[in-house]
Amino acid sequence: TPTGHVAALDFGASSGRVIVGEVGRDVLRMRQFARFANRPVSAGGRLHWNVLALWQGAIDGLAAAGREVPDLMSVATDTWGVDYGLLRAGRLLGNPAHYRDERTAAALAAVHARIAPESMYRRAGVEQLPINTIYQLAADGAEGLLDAADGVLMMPDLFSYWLSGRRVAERTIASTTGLLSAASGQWDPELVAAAGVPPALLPEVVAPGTRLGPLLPELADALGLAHSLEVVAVGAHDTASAVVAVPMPAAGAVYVSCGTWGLVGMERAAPTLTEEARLAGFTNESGVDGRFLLMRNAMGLWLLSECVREWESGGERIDLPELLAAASEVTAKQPTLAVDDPLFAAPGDMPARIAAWCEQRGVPAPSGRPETVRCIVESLAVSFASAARDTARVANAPLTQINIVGGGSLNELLCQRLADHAGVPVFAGPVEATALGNVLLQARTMGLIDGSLDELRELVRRTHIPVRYDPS
Ligand code: ADP
Ligand code: LRH
Repeated sequence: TPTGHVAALDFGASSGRVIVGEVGRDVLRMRQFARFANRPVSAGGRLHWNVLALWQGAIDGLAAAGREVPDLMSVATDTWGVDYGLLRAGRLLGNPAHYRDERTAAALAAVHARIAPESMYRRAGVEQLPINTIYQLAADGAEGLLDAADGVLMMPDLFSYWLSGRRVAERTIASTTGLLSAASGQWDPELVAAAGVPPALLPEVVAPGTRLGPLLPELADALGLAHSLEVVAVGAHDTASAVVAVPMPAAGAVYVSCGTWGLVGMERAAPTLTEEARLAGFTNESGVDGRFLLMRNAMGLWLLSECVREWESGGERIDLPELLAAASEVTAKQPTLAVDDPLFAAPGDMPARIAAWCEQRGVPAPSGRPETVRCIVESLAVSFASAARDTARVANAPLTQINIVGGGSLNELLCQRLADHAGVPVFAGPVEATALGNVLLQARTMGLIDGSLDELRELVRRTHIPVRYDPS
């Protein structure tokens, strides 16, 4: 069968990668051209993304891909949620802030004084986390930053703009802002007003699967590309793209998209905007093909990666698979952390924070590194299992299996303990679900393949067979 090639620029909170997918009716193959760390930078008392380093890593990877894959057709970007850049006259005004910067505390109260949380939820269906764009923009407004701007672009839309020159708001990433109406899929004027955002700052919303136009000619030249590529908007929110490539049955399953975060939920035909869903900590973000992702934004491997970062701060290198193997051998019972405690949200000395959390509750803290890792993995498994049960309850659907994708699907201890705690089989993989979802939607948009989400997932299941873990 004929195949074609498309390039995914996939930026997670811990790393970015450039992956070329070869796609045909029975073919789905991936090749990585670049992988670079995504290291936030603190300056002037604010935590930022290093947006230019990310861009450089992506276009270097794209140039390498273009050299080796001469028939590359298109490129699309996905990133983590909620963050954005402010623009004026087409220029980025400042370095985008990181959602873990703690500047939004006062903004939460200010927004809620203008519109009640219950009412916000009925409109947007989004869980009210302090990281949400609506609060970040309100905080920027309070500092006068919005007065200087004539546009806001979410991170993947910013990269698409730099690729194509087109300024749009792709719908799945726009849904992470808390400013989008769940009913209409358009900016909600009342929410926009409550955030204090001039409506003219917000670009037109486009659906995932929109062709944005050719790569800017000067960029194509600079990258040494022999021919131009089409720039496509896919599910620009990494979670939306990951869900596209979850090899779950057509009847549905609970997915866990597990990287820095653990997104635990189910794909639904309509949003669930009830008080029950709100109080149970569920969000309804937009998915691809008009679906809604009813899910909990839970703590993920951030706890582990921050511990590793701390242990490596003296120059030592940690081998993660080795450390996880040692954690599997730990027999002493470890404390179960409330992983979503705000104490764990900000960067910095995570082992000390875990010890402090235990001390506050009068439970013995993990004694060494393998014990700490065991404690984290067990706590995440407990949290994901309970989120899976809650999802099934709120969705009024049975919990029959869990599909885990992302970096966490490589963590055998986590997968096994999740199966044990949830009491249902866990199917692990693919690890690069986000890039696969990006590639699949691009391939469909460019006419390389066609089919519903179920058919795309069937292709993933055949080409990337998941590993099964049964409850023991
Ligand atoms: P994000 O998209 O948020 O950047 P990823 O999906 O790339 O996150 O997942 C990164 C995480 O995957 C790491 O923090 C690590 O815990 C886990 N991981 C990566 N490789 C392995 C491995 N070989 N074994 C176990 N876990 C791994
Ligand atoms: C995961 C994720 C998640 C949230 C968070 C900010 O990478 O996209 O769905 O939006 O980042």
